[in-house]
Amino acid sequence: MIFNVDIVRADFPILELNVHGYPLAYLDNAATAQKPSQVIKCLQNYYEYQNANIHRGTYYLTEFATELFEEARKSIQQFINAKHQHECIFTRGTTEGINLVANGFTRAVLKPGDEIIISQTEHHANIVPWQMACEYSGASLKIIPCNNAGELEIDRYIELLNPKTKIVAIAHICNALGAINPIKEMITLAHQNGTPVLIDGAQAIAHQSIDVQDLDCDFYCFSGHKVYGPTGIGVIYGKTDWLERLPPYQGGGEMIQTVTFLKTIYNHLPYKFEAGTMPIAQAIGLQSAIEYLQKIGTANILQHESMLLRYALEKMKDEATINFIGYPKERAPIISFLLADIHPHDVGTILDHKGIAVRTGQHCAQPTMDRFGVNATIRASFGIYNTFSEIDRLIDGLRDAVKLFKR
Ligand code: 7TS
Repeated sequence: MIFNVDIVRADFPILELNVHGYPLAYLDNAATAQKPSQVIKCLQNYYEYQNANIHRGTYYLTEFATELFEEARKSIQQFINAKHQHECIFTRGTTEGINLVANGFTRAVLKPGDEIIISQTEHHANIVPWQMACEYSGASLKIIPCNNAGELEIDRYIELLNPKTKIVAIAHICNALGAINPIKEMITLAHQNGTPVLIDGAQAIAHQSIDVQDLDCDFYCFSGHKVYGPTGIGVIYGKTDWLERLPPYQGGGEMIQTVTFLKTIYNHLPYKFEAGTMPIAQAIGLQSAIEYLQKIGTANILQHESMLLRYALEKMKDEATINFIGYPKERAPIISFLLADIHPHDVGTILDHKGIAVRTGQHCAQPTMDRFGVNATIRASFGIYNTFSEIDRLIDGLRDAVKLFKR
């Protein structure tokens, strides 16, 4: 398919909105992506004609809904190139995926004196669950520092790895700075140390083609809503051996084979980790988002987004008032910056009044902010439907903000 951003934009009803009298320029894709009408219609169709609970009963609708749900799992397996369908567990999102693994490690792996490695630039979702794991197991957290560009210091990582390291948990792409971490190399290094690796793919899933077998990661998690799918759904991929070894995360219906008051036998994978009624419509909606992206083509998406990124960086570099926070060589279409000495929230409000949506604040990455000595940044993040003219509007909006505050 030949990529045409206008055709892509026509699939996203929300982009027709006017905000404060201006067409919406949605530049907060790192927080959540907008949904194409294909996904919205898929959800509506499910609730109108396909809704039933799954894996139970013998009637037509329940069997059909079960088939659709398992088809969604299959398409996710193919999307990330997992070896087996049962290695793809549905969750509520990235946060739940990390909690599932951290909780399992706390109960089945970690002992006092063990170590967990994360990095200085993680989202809180990849910090707090590991702090909780340390609190309950007596393990301790070791932090890979980053340099001024926002890149992880791999020499320090190598020094941190040792026989006590029981898991490494790293973001594929840093949400606050946009840095693409060298995870393949980091996974190899961890495996040489006999340590499994969890990759937080919340940002990467929308901007990279993911092959979990090629990466050889032990766990990979992501959220549906950042990849143009619904909220309330995500995936944790895990290698079979690890998923077999970890205990269930939650108890309830579906995750059991038999229950008596004496003993409960857990279900096999993937159901062992899918307690209760799952977000069925959302899983099917996620499949529809994946199919939508596959139709556009990963190569087209990557090319369009890297052109937007290059254009934005070039333009922003010319603005003396812009101070980049982190300037990694390998970067996803995410840019964090400050504008003169204006508070990011004020900049965000001024941009909003011109119809431009960016995120301002800590981006759920307080340690990253601390590393750069700032309280907050302005963050622009691009997706498949963004245009050069929206970037021009962002630059104009920033110039206007400077003028307003220098008056
Ligand atoms: N990890 C990373 C790297 C993220 O960017 C996010 C969400 C999460 C984990 C948590 O994902 P969730 O879907 O479970 O909430 N990041 C952002 C953000 O940058 N702005 O809003 C949410």
